[in-house]
Formats: sequence, C-alpha cells, structure tokens
Amino acid sequence: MNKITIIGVGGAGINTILNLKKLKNCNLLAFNTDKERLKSLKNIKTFTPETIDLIKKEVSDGSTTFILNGIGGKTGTIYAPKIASIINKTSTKVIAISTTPFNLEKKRVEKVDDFIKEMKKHSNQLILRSNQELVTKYPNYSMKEAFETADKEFSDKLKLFISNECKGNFPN
Ligand SMILES: Nc1nc2c(ncn2[C@@H]2O[C@H](COP(=O)(O)OP(=O)(O)OP(=O)(O)O)[C@@H](O)[C@H]2O)c(=O)[nH]1
Ligand SMILES: [Mg+2]
Repeated sequence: MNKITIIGVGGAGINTILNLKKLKNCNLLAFNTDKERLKSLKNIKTFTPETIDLIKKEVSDGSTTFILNGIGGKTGTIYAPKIASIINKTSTKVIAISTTPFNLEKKRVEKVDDFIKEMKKHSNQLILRSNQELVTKYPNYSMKEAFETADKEFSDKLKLFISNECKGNFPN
C-alpha cells in the first residue's frame, strides 16, 4: 500500500492536487459535495459525503496523509476536518494544508479561527497558505492565473518534501 496519500477537498484542494498527478507511489484522492466536479477527474479516486468513511481504507499504518483545502467555502471548511478526524484514528501522520481567504471575502474570513481550532485537533501539522498575499505577489494576474501559479509553486514544494521521504516538519 502507498505510504503517501494526498486528498484534495472541495474546489481549491482539488485544483491544487491536479498538479500532483504525475507523482509516483502516491494515492491521490478527491472529495467533493459537487459530484459534477468529480466526474471530470481522471486517475483520481473520488469520494462524496456518502462515501466519506471509505477514505480510511485508503491510508496505511505508518503512512503520511496530506489533506488540502481552501478555508471559507462549504465543502472544504466542513469536510477537511471531518476527513482528518476519520483518518487520524489510524496511525497515519496527518498534514493539513489550507488556504486562508482574501480579506474582502469577509464572511469567509470569519470561519478561519474555528476551522483552525478544529483542524488542529485532528492533524499533526497545519500549514496555512495566504491567498491575500497573492494580491501583492502577482498584482497583474487574474485570480485564476494567480491561483494556478501559486498552486503549482506549492505543489513543487510538496513534491520535494515527499521525495525527501516526508522527513521532519513540512517547511512553513
Ligand atoms: N489557492 C487557491 N485557492 C482557491 C482556489 N479556489 C478557491 N480558492 C480559495 O478557497 C476558498 C474556498 O473555495 P472552494 O475551495 O472553491 O470552496 P469549496 O470548499 O469547494 O466549498 P463550496 O463550493 O462552497 O461547497 C475560496 O474562498 C478561495 O479563497 C484555487 O484554485 N487555488
Ligand atoms: Mg466547491
């Protein structure tokens, strides 16, 4: 069984894991409440709220699991911690990677503190990626271009960590 499982949860999480399709020996999973979005995914095992409990069969003892999502929407904010709690009951190390919303996404920003509290209960490490920082980092990009560039860059960092056998903490 694969020692690494990577789960994209909701829109942001799934967009990010699409950069990781070529990774060898990794179990790539996608979870969404939006079944249409799951249909278009090739070579990725897909899960919905109805099948959430089956995810634990995907992780093996002594493995590392990455859970990726964007904080603020419904799916990722609710289900990423749920998935973490299901998986954390097995002996896998859970590393959660979540984007924080843009400042102008006020209603979404309000969900951040509760999310962090919940996710920390069920993970070994929580990495936050600021979407707001993209505004200054890529001032001339559309939101789509900024997401794609940042998510690709982040995926490269994740690949490097995995190629080093996930030793130590994920670099912040
Ligand atoms: N880095 C990055 N962030 C994204 C991307 N798409 C969305 N986001 C951020 O993630 C937050 C949540 O969006 P989604 O992931 O689409 O939401 P969801 O979890 O699918 O939730 P619902 O669609 O409401 O069920 C947004 O408010 C954005 O800040 C992406 O492709 N890359
Ligand atoms: Mg969505």
